[in-house]
Amino acid sequence: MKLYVFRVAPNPTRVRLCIAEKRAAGVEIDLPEVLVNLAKGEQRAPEHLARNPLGTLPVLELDDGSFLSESGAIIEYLEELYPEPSLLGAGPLERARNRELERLAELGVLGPVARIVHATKSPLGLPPIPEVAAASRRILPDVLRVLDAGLADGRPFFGGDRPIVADCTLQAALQFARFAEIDLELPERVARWDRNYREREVARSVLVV
Ligand SMILES: N[C@@H](CCC(=O)N[C@@H](CS)C(=O)NCC(=O)O)C(=O)O
Repeated sequence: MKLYVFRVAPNPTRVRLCIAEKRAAGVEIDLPEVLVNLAKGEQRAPEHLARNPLGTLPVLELDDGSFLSESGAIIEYLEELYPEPSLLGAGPLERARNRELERLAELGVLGPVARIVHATKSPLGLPPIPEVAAASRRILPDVLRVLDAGLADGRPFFGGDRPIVADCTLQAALQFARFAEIDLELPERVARWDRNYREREVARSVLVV
């Protein structure tokens, strides 16, 4: 297998953080990365469109030569290939709660952050759309408050003592905001989680900013 990525881009980054978390826990994952330079428009080259007609990253190339796109699908596939230690937790309810957090982090933070960045100072050169940025900004405070409440018992990660997919997704989103120098006004516990998460060697091995 091979993983097509671009550093800093949030969807590839959340997959890369999940893989790094597994590796840090001792799981051997043989998955070389191939860079597709989004800043140079390489995602629109015919060879990448053959991997993913939507021209986005990440893409996982399977050993039979077929391709899997969508970061969530790739994370779940790798989670099933390498189930231990789980990045979703144990038991139906814990896994459901952790998926709930992951969906909040993806749809409520990563999506809006990506839209704010691309609607204000797009690294892909997209035109500014102030109303899209403003609408996305309005979504963030409520979701961040809910995520902040999830850390109220002092747990170091959203799933408890170990990182889960939600940690990886949220950090990928926050990195993209840092990269674009967008202040998200993080609530206190999320801000502390952010600092602690980033200090870890495993995070430093993936994050650029
Ligand atoms: N829903 C997709 C979104 C993929 C996506 O939009 N990826 C961005 C990078 S974070 C991309 O490749 N953008 C390039 C472009 O739109 O030209 C996923 O979860 O993988």
